[in-house]
Amino acid sequence: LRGSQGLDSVVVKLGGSVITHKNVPRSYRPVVVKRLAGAMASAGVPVVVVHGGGSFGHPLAKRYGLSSRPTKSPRGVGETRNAMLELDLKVCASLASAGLHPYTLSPFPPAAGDRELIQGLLGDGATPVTFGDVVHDREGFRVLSGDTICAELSRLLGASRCVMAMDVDGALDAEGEVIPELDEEGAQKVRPSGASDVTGGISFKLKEAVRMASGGTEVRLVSGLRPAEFSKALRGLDFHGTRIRLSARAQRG
Ligand code: IP8
Repeated sequence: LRGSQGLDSVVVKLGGSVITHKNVPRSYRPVVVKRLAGAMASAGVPVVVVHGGGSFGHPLAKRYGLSSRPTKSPRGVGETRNAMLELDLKVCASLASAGLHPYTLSPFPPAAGDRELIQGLLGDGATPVTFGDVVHDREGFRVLSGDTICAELSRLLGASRCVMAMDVDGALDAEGEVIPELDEEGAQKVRPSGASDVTGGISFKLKEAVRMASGGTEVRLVSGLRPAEFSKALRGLDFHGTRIRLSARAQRG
């Protein structure tokens, strides 16, 4: 038990490349998500779910020039958000089919979430769900990545762990082998692989992971296509993947 509200929780990111086929527009992967939902339902820890955009959000964001850089034009914002809501309905259906009680919160306030609401939902047996979204502030519209939301939520809830499910086994070295553990220096050296999202791919994910680690949340990158490993990561057991931990020097600040 941690934090002022008492309840410890694990923040889970379901990456867009896990829950959809990245290269086929609007292709949801129900079997994959149901397996992960089953692991969450039986993990015995309260979970807050954040999902990415995959082939629902990203192609539209790209088409309309929406990114992490704000734009004053509202063109394509509604269409992109609708695609995200459509994906969210599917994710929630999969979570429910595994016995969870998903409760979607959108849009996520970028600066401060509502801790009491989230803790209250968890306390009453629901699974708060949110997702990478198009948000608006004085500077205009911008894409808020699910990875950033994970970092904000982890801080807000004082989460002990954040498990990020990806379509690869974790952070990979130049030979494509998984790197079991990374500190902040190592994280900076990981080279990007594959095509980047509008929100920045692995480099951006690692930046947010380091931010979480520096706030005391252990970050675990694991394959979402290996439910057994995902389950171990969730429960705090040894798993095949990457752990982000800060060096003692960085922890001392
Ligand atoms: O896939 C981006 O979320 P992410 C969401 O977590 C949109 O970076 C709207 C493209």
